[in-house]
Amino acid sequence: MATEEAHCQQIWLMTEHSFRFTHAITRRPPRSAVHGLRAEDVGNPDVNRMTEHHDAYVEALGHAGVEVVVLDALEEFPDSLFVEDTALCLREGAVVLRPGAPTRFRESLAMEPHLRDLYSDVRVLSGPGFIEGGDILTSDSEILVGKSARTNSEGIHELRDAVAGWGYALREVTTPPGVLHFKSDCSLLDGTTILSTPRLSSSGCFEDYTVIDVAEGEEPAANSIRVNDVVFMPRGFPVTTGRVRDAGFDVVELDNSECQKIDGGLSCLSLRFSPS
Ligand code: CIR
Repeated sequence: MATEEAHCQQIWLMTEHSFRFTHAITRRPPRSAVHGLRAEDVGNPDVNRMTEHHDAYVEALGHAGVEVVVLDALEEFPDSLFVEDTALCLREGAVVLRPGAPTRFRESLAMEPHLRDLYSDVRVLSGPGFIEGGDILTSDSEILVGKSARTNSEGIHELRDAVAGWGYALREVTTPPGVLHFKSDCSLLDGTTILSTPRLSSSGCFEDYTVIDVAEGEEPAANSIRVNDVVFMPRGFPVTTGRVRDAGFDVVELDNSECQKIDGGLSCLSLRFSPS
């Protein structure tokens, strides 16, 4: 890499580390995804369509400049395509989490060796708390963790201990009642801008950020992801997509209808990171 290019990459890794990524890990959807956990039954996902959407997602990550590891499907774990819940990946190292859903607990153990391939420092939470990656939002200045039905105070405390020494402030916040994960309702658009549902932003947890609210009736659009220069948003939420574009972001819309049937958003489908 040319010296100047390397220098620029170094600078953005230092200042925009919450949305500048060199690597991602994804896992292919299993046929068993029809048994995926869900709060409300709106019909089973079509796994063939889900796989097509997943292929497009991986391709979009590649176009955004990310090197993508695509892991084989794990049939014994219907929700294992939602790799985000298994780990927290920071520049300094990765933390293997403890999913609060009993059927998902062992997914994080299956992720551990793949993290060790890419990181020299991998820390494994030993419990007894629970914490899922969908409840963790990392900005340039802090790690926010939403307490939820899947993430408890003990889990948050254990994560705080695990990342102590890496220089992050960690703040415990609350996921709205009835919402699966904190990030079901919000996403980071840049180091200081958050896309959020009004029910979450009205709690005041983003008072140090610029907030763009999702439109009423378009709540699933809150789970979007900033990847390098673009924002991936789920297709079908035109008012919110328009708001994000009007704010100056370059939006890539992706189909996510099948994952949505089992409460999965775009963020859940990858671990994104730049190991230092
Ligand atoms: C679950 O209930 O665990 C899955 N069906 C959906 C997980 C979505 N993950 C995420 O929001 N990070």
